[in-house]
Amino acid sequence: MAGGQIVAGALAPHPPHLVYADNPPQNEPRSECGWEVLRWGYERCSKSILDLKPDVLIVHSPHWKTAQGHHLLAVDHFEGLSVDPIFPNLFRFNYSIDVDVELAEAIHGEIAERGLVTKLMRNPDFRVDYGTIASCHLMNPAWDIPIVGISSNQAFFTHGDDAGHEEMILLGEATRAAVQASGRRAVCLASCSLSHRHFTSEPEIPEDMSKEHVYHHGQYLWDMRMLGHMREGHSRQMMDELVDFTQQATSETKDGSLSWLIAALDYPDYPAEVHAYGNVIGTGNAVVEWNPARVEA
Ligand code: 2X7
Ligand code: FE2
Repeated sequence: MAGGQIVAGALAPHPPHLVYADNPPQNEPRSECGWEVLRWGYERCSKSILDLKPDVLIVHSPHWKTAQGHHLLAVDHFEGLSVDPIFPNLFRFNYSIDVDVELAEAIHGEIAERGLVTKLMRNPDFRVDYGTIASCHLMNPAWDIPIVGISSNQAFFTHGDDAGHEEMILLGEATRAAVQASGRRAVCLASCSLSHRHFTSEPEIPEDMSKEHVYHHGQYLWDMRMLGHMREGHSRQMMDELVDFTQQATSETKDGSLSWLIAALDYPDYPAEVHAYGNVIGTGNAVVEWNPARVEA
């Protein structure tokens, strides 16, 4: 089958706080409210993405960390309880996830062809990480579209930021090639925050929004610079600056999700839609959509 396409991509951050604040039935803790700008931005992005009727969501998560190579979920169905190790008070999520194993295998093949280490996760009892779950849930709360989950290989940490960035570009190219050969209409989700300096103590009421704010003006300015490039369709300039941004904004992009996404989308030169920007325990988070159909409309 040929003629597949990545029909859209999104920066889809995973703070568990956003799931907690939404009170879905799958999550055990209950909240009063919180982080509305980000949650309502996610709702707008989700509607636009789901209108495209994708066959599959492909998500790259900073919280599935693999020391050796790029791993892919490759069991038809995963079920279990995923608990955030830092915020077990906010995220205890009962998940039920369908996986597009055929596409996972195809991406695995393309990664190997590029000389990178890769492995299929075949353990049916594997506990899926909260980054994968939070981004997929916020983008598609009905969970009625299969996913492919990709781990974050620690190349930035072990080989340096430039080498890590280059490796994630290869991973993005591999993903695009596999989707094109598969005939699928795919959406790629980079599950990461932007600037990532965060508070060290939690307010007594986690959703007390009088306590939420930018942590550091310099990091906020970096976030605005990157969002400016996205809004202007300057993704090549953004990629050129991504390693500096990662270092100076102590960004979660160090896990590679954004480098992967932009390469998978083949460096879009049309404007991205920034649906929301906001802070979660001080970190900078943006919900951003790259959707060529939206630009043409
Ligand atoms: O994993 C996260 C994150 N990336 C940002 C904010 C808050 C919590 O968890
Ligand atoms: Fe995170």
